[in-house]
Amino acid sequence: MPAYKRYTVTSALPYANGPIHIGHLAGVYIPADIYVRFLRMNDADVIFIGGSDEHGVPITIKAMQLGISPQTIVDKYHDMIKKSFEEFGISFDIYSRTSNKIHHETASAFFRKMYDAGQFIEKVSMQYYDEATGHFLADRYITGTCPHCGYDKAYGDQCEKCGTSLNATDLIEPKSVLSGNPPVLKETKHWFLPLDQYEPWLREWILEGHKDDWKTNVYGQCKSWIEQGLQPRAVTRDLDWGVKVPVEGADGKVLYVWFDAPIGYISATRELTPDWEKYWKDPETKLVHFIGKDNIVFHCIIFPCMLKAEGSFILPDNVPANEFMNLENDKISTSRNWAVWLHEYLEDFPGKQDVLRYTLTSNAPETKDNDFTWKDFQMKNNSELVAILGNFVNRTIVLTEKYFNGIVPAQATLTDADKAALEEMKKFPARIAESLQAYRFREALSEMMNLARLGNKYLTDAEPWKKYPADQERVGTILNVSLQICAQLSILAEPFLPFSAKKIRDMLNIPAMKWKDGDKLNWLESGHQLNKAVLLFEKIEDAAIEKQIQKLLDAKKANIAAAAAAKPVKPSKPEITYDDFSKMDIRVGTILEAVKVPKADKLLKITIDTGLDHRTVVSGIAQYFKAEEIIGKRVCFLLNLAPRKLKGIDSQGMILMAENPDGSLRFVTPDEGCLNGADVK
Ligand code: B3M
Ligand code: ZN
Repeated sequence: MPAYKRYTVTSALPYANGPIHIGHLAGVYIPADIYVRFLRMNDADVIFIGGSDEHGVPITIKAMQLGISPQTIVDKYHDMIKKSFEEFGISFDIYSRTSNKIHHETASAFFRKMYDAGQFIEKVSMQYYDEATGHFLADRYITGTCPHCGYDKAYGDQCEKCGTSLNATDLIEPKSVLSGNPPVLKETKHWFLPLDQYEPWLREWILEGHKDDWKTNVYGQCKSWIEQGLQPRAVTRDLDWGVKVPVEGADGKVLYVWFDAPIGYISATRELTPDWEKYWKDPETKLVHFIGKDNIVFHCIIFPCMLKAEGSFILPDNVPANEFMNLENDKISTSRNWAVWLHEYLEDFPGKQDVLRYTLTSNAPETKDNDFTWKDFQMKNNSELVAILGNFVNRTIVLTEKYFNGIVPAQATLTDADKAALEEMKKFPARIAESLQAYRFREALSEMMNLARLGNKYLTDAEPWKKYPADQERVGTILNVSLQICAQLSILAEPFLPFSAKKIRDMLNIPAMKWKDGDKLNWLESGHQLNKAVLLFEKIEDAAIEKQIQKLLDAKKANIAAAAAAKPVKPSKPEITYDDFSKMDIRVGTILEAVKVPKADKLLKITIDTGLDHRTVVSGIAQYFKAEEIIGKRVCFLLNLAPRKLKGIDSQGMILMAENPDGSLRFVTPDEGCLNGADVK
């Protein structure tokens, strides 16, 4: 380590049209930062590139919605995003932006070189056009149904549900985002990258060349795209926001955002150093792109084809894309405000960047989508960071303060337990390095915590507090060994928890160290003066977690209200008499059991404690609720509905549900004081 002469590590350039949230951190920026910090600790020549993606339709749409200029939008969010990254310790060497002059020049020259070499197909074709507003509709200006998965909110360039990359003309029932009207087709000239011509090369480079070293999710997506057959893809657009197409007769046209954005990595490197070429052109440089799964096709297929066509650049060695992080069982969504925004997190949990870094890494969506929940966040803080890592470091330093005035005591004769702890400790750097080099960050983090566990157990078993003051020499040895483990932790925690690693170093009064320093057994000489102990982590109380959960519930309510406002509430039914109503025997009950009815998508078989008996009801709510979620739920139900058979099961009664104007169903939950069998009237 390191086997390469140098490393160029990039992380996806977020669109500067909104703040960033935990999904961004978990999927892309934390793993990239861990990797880079690790490389730096190994004295690797590495640059870590980030920046804002400031072109493209997401920005112009937002600007249009707010009635301000795209530049105003990107200025605001670029600064905000950059600040969030700094606050969370994402240690970019440069955080640039694609509206910079150097980027326009770089992207323009890149296009021009390919154009001059005849690598584009110039084609006049029919594109969707909104007659009401006078715009060509590409990418996110147009939505419709995905021809692959049937999702009805697919964009003109990509379906976010199944991930397929689309052309606007593939959409079923397309609609203009600008006017809501169905678009018409109109002639326009564009330049296409003939991806189909690169297919044999892509097969060789990816399908054969990276079969074993690319992650299965990444390799699998590439394989399915290549096997579906690649089509020429337009790399220019009829828009006025972006990098102008540097060709005669291309007025009113800009480069497609996915053509210019990845070139942003190169522009940022040029901005960073005059010596930029070695990071992009020397085959001994390892290029790694950290991205989310929705960006795989662009980084594994389209950008590499561009790099290859241009001719002077290296190709990515790896693209360790992650899957998505969900939030409390629901997809993170900016438009629905279903997210934990980084700037808001820091307002509520000041100084707790590492707690979030820890939670997001230990639960990183490396092989499948994962879920962030506030309860899990609290548990990871209280039972892992506080109870294991914090507890061990704190006890060690406080005891050294108490018994030895904060001066590292000498190691006397080592017992077998001391030797075993030190020997075991020595194995961690190599073990963690192996995981990190294979992009297995969760595993690496859990190994780091295993060292803290080892220290904690060692100290607990050794019980120095029972030996003081009778056997000070032994107490000194135990604390010496524990302090060596603390020093090792300050090294190994640095990539994951940089703020806490620094706190440990400050307490130990030692400088930042290299990874290889972890091979030493005795870092701290006896007689070395420590600094005062500070708490590494503190307990997070229930109230703080409930506040966050409430925030999400409020967002959900606001969404329901917004959806309801968008859809009219149903008008009243015809009048009835009290006698009509009183025929219905509505009761309060509790769901005791619930299971899915086999071969029926919508049905759950539910057992209810009615206060009178336990009875079975078949309910058509399986699309809205999972069986296991509703067990224990209090409900209102119609007791005297004539029984009927559904899928061969006798259903005796009906659970009352409220249907929102948007069609979603919710339970009508009785007040806590209601007993089973209570009569609703
Ligand atoms: N801005 C998409 C995204 O934020 C895009 C990434 C560009 S990476 C060159 O998901
Ligand atoms: Zn789809």
